[in-house]
Amino acid sequence: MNTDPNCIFCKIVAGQIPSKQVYADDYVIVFEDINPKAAVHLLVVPREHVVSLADLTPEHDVLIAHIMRLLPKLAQEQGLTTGFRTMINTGKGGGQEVFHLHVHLLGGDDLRGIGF
Ligand code: DGP
Repeated sequence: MNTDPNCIFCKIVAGQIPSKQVYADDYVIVFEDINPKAAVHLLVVPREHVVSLADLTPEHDVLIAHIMRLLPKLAQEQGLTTGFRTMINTGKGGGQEVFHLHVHLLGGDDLRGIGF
């Protein structure tokens, strides 16, 4: 599995940097964003180092399907009964700050009309 020793999310995956982890399986770990934008703000992070959405290959198809199916389950576990927001920032111009693919899962507040 591809990892980058200089990547902060790889270090969190490896347990070298602490995080408030809420879920983990063979494909991903999920932890609280350090700078939450909503009452619930989780990051779904593949264990494998993939730089961004733009770097996915067909080899990642199972991983991506897994993440998409996991997101509503996490939202349910977090009690986000009225809905939730998912977000992927891609590249500098897309607002990506950590260059290890991750999906933001936000909710717990009414996000109607709120842009990030
Ligand atoms: P993005 O802009 O999509 O790359 O979002 C990166 C997010 O990662 C941002 O909301 C803050 C969060 N983040 C950055 N460093 C850390 C960290 O060390 N721990 C945690 N829990 N979150 C982090």
